[in-house]
Amino acid sequence: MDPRIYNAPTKNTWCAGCGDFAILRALKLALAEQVIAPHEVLVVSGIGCGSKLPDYMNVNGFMTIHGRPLPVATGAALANPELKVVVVNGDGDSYGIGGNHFLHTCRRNPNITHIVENNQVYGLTKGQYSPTSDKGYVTTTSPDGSMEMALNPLAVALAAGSTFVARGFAGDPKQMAQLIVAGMQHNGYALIDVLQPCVTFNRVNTYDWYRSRIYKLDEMDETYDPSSSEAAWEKAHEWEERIPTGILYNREGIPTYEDQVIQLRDNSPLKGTLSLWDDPRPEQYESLKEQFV
Ligand SMILES: Cc1ncc(C[n+]2csc(CCOP(=O)(O)OP(=O)(O)O)c2C)c(N)n1
Ligand SMILES: [Mg+2]
Repeated sequence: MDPRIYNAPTKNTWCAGCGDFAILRALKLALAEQVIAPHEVLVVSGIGCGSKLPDYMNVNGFMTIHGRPLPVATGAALANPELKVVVVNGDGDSYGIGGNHFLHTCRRNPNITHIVENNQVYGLTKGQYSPTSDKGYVTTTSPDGSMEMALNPLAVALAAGSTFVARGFAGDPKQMAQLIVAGMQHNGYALIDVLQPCVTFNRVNTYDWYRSRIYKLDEMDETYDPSSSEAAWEKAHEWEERIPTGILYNREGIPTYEDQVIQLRDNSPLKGTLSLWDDPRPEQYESLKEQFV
């Protein structure tokens, strides 16, 4: 499929050189490769520079409030299990204000692909430190350097029960597209944390900073086994000098949240008779309650 089918006419307001352009491109490439029509996909975001992404795509989009895209996406996946549900949001949105939802989505395992635009900073609000900012990182809200140790999202995801954990880099949209395809093919929650340089507010973690440190797991070690949680745990802790990209962990065969909701087994809400709007009688509510509650 031609990825241009996902192009939207909206004027893009990201800064020139922003890593979010590569994430947008990678997502379009990944959808095109899987021949997914625009109406078959829902992209859910929060608030932030990166969260503007659904506006720039010709797909179903839902910009939620700050930190809340995961629960909204879980609801959409439950309501229509046939929909391909992708969440795209920033590090602040995912791991800061949305940190609680992140933890519980990992252990719930809904069929959602979660792409985090991790620029290690709050971009939209002009560069305050975020949960993934390295210790000592200087911003207007951390003038003497951040005093907090950085959150390690990959290790947190593994510890919370995530069944797919990967890392991409905004300087490599082709590898990122492959990671998105793998995440979407995975049955369950897939986290893809993307190292995404913010060219305006993060002058430390630049394209060059990442390029001099990252390596591709599968190229470096052909024997790397992503089904091993021990191997993934070890790789998730590599940072500073060497940073692995690729699929750190992929465990299939764990039931998704949707698989376990008995009301959904042979009765998708989408296919049910929701004639409530045409015929709002009390019996209609009762029948819905019987089916789904
Ligand atoms: C409830 C709430 N709190 C705070 C804000 C202000 N706010 C908007 S975006 C943002 C952080 C954005 O950072 P991130 O999620 O990393 O996205 P980026 O802009 O870096 O892509 C904040 C704090 C808000 N919109 N809503
Ligand atoms: Mg950010």
